[in-house]
Amino acid sequence: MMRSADDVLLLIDLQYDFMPGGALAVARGDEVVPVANRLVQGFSNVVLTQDWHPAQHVSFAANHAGRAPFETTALPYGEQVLWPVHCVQGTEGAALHRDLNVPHARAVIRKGHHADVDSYSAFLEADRKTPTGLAGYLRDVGVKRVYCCGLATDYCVAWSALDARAAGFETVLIEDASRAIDLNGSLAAAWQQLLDAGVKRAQSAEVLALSA
Ligand code: VGL
Ligand code: ZN
Repeated sequence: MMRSADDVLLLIDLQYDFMPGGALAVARGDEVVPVANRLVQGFSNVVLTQDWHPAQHVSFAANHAGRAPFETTALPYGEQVLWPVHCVQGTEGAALHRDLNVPHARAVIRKGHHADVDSYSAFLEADRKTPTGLAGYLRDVGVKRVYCCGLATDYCVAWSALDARAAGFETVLIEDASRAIDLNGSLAAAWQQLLDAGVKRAQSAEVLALSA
């Protein structure tokens, strides 16, 4: 049975650069692909995201003389982690995992395309002002509840879930359909913020049982 049209499954950044061997590899990131393939079968509304940066993107350490990946820098909108070059528009690393089986996905949101602003969130860029259009799209099609999962739990999935909640959607993060980068305690900090904001934590088996 399908879940109601009130529900959307948001699959975040299931791209090669976040998979083992990728430019910004998330440990065991590939394990979420088969879980996602099971989850999508229960949802008529599925939206995918792709991290989608120009080569000169401000989040790349290589674009800051003398700086190394995983250091931070101060930008006009706040502190920015400097990442290895990843998910450059049109490259293999930016492509979705080929084993992802979701032909019925309705929309793909590409984020991080402004050279001077990062966007972990699928809803709002890191300046916290520029919308991607996803909240409007979801409201227009009647969505009330957002299920988030993918890569990485503590960055793009967490920020997306927090913004989904802030936009007024009931929000659930599917823990075992996500994997974390966990930089300097970022995973524990993210869960604290998520639970404080009212985002629910679920496992894929519970979500699947409800759509069975
Ligand atoms: C992500 C860091 C930089 C993510 C994207 O998908 O979690 N993390 N860009
Ligand atoms: Zn990125």
